[in-house]
Amino acid sequence: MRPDPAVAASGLETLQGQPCIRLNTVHGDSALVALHGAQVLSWVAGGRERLYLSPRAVLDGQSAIRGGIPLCFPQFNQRGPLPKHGFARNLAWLRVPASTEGDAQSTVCLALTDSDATRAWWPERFAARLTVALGAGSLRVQLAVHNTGSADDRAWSFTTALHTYLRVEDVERAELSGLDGCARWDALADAHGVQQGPVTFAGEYDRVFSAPAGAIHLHAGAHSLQITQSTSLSNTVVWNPGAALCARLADLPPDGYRSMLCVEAAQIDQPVALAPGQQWQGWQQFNLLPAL
Ligand code: TA6
Repeated sequence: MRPDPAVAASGLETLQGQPCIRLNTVHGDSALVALHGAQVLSWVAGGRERLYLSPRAVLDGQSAIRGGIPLCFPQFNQRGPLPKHGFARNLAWLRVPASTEGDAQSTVCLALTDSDATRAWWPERFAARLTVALGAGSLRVQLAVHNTGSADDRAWSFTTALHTYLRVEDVERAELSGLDGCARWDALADAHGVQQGPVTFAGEYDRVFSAPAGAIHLHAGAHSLQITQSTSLSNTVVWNPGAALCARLADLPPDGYRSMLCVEAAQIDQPVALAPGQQWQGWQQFNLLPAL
């Protein structure tokens, strides 16, 4: 029987002074979503925290928050003239009504539309919605983008990523399967290749893959997960800073890299072009796997 969404209470709370929405399920799973950046900061499922939020993350209502699920929009990394990873993660989003769909027990929807602040970086008219849906042992994050310009405005394009920081016990013992045979670009060596076998980690790692048709599995003991993404997000990015870069990032503790692995659903290689009135959407979903 489907639980009554009204029973699975969702409410407003704060984390280090930042307004957040709490989602709960009747099974004891929960998620915490900051209005700043529409960023998921916590997902507890099966009695464990599944996301990595740095203990040194800066929650000041301006900075990008290190950890959880930052949204890169309308630019991924430095592939364009905007600030790194765009501006969406640096702005406050507004809560708007959400409909509960599919297996979700608790859902929140946040919206960002163009403003003087966004037009100072990017002149385009847009509306973005980020929907976080919590189910029993599952989390889905969906981004929808709408070109709200009028008919005589021009089309514009964007790149994006759901830059998820997954929690692992020790990244050097974690393994990602499902990317075998996928084209990849190594951002560190600026080299193209094809993935052979599972991905493992022994130092800094930063690669953009063609997204696989099937699911990716994170094998990390009790932190194992199945990861899927919409076909509208045609890249998967895997990032871990390793010890040396981690030591240079002020908002990560020196050993923070060991406890995190970014597996990102992204649209990078082919920017999404939207004419006035057009819309696009893409999602990433996580499901618990039994511990190995
Ligand atoms: O998605 C991987 C990446 O683009 C890396 O190159 C690395 O810079 C990472 O994102 C984190 O970026 P940030 O601006 O949040 O420090």
